[in-house]
Amino acid sequence: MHQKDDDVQKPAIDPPTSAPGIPRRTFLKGMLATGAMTSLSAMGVLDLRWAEAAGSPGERNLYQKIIAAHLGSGEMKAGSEIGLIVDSTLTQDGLGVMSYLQYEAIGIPRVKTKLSVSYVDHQTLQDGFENADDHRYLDSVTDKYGILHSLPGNGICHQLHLERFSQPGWTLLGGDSHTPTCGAVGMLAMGAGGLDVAVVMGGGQFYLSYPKVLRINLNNKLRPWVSAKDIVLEVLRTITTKGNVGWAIEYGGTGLQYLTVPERGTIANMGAEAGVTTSLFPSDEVTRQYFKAQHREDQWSELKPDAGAHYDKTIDIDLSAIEPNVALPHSPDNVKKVREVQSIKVDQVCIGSCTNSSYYDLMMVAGMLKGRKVHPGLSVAIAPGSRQVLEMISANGALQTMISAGCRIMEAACGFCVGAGQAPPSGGVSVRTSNRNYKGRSGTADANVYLTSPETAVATALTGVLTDPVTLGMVCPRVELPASFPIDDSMIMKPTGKKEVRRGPNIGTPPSNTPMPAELKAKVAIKVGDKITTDHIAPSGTVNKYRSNIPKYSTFIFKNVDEKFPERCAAIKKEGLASAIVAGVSYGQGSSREHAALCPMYLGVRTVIAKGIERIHLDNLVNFGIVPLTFADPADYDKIKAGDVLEVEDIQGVLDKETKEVRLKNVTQGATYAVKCEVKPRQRAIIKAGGLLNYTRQGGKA
Ligand code: MIC
Ligand code: SF4
Repeated sequence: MHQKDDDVQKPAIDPPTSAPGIPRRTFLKGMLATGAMTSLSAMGVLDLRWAEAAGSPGERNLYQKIIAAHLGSGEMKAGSEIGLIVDSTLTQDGLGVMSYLQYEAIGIPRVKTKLSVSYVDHQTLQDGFENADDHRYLDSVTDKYGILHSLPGNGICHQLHLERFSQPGWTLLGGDSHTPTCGAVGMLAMGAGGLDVAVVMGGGQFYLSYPKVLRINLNNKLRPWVSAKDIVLEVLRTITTKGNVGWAIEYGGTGLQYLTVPERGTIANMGAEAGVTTSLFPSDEVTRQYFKAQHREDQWSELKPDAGAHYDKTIDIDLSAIEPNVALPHSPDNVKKVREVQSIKVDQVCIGSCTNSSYYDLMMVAGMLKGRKVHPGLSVAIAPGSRQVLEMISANGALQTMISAGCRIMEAACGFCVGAGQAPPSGGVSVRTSNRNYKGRSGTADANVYLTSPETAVATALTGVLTDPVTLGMVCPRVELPASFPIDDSMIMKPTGKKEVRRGPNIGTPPSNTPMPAELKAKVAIKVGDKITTDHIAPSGTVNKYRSNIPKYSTFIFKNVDEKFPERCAAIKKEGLASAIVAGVSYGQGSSREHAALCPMYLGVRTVIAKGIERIHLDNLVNFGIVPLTFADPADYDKIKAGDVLEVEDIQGVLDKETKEVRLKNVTQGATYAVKCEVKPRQRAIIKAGGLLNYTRQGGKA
């Protein structure tokens, strides 16, 4: 772990392997034996007294406080690259296998974070040996390297991490874009590609641009039938899914006192759709109550911004004016009021995902369904977020209410949200409480997915058409969080260091790139439009089981956009050229799946030229040695055609000299365009080395 090298007072952050005086093994054991992480509080990892030293007194926002306490390198100035000391990590099976394979390739005997947790939640269907082999690999590799491992059926990573491991003031890096969910309790939680997580587990810092901070004041109180999902859809309507790279959201306002931690989780979760670095709530009395109910009150600490905190921009939202919202196909920011679009006939309703699967959400669902039946012919699926939630609703009768109403009960996992089951019928309409409605993500290419709150989803389930719950004429159920949640961590495996790492035949070795050649000459293998998501590039659904097998998974790249893409890349390779991708705005939105960079790299892609590239995806491109370029004049996008040969002359010089403006030659058309290579000096060295794995192996040198 690198330490801060300037002369500012050092944060009181312990060596990351254990609590002071407690060997790591004992610490982890104690943590699980008590059913709560009681020993974590003894660690005193966050010393806010030190953080008080950063920024002007009385003017610090939450980001300034937490980042100051974790600053490994760099300057706390918007846009400049900082290295963050990361307290904890999480992975899920979809990206975790590759992440741990990369960790093994780095070769560090034991993770250096204070806490690392692996979850199995994305591919739990086990249709074929591949998923089960991945799960067995994860169980064994985490045992060896000192990582906690949550078994399939225990729940969705973000819901579980919020319940059991979230910690105000800590930093968390997760191999999943919805990691910011833990921002609900004042944790600086960010999503990244699996390779970044691997490097952090090995003791490296996490590098990011110091964000500009958008303060969103949630004022007043929501009306009945309106809930957290409607708030975050309102936020998405306002700030959209484009142009938010480099920003982070901090929530405040008079309405926070009425929002429970799970509701805050819903809001923090969907900041990912806006493309912001993360979202943060203060840790207040509401948070304390939640920690108390999770039997972790000793891990709670208050965290609030200073009264005169400075923000780069402020937006006020009047909660009392919000109505039930819906995101129409095929983007989470395509938001309308439900009453403006109602009466669409619906084939399926799916309730769950890391956005809306908490005890609070499902008790609302049960309250609305009590004594009623879902509309005939409609398929209604409910997936609880965690085993804790499932146990509670089964103990209090809510589950029975759902079953009697005609709902289908799914495992506590991602399931339908990641296209693992519940694909709608051809051309069908699905109303879902999840966070993404990108075309094809549901598993049915021509389905239309609408995103709503649980309240709107149940109103729809009862009527068979998209329905504003306000119009039901029902009394809105009142849901209180329990004073105590039942705690049972028996499905979280403690590392013993004794298991042998087991790999199945579907698990390959992570491919790495070759160093950047002297000349970058690449043929345009595909030209795509605006807002291409990582789901478009590396599709989910049934093919997810090949995530550990890069040669196989690479055959599905751009499957739903242009299925000839892999073939074309192979032909370009035969010509002795690299491949290029040309794209519009917000290229690489959505998931943090590094496969959207790793597989194109495997196919021979060496550069992406776009009008704009999203943060996590840009980092992933760099991590796999692909040069991200953006058009200086977006009009040049129109001039390039698929099949054109492009050339960046003296790419080595460009990377060495930190030239921002680069000349891109269109060899086919005899034209030249100005493009920008907006990456940080460290990232240039990574690209030269042919990716982060090579760079790390070479001790941080190009
Ligand atoms: C998603 O919601 O898109 C996923 C599936 O959770 C991804 C991770 C993955 O692709 O494995 C994410 O959000 O990062
Ligand atoms: Fe799982 Fe869906 Fe959440 Fe991604 S968005 S972590 S797939 S529940």
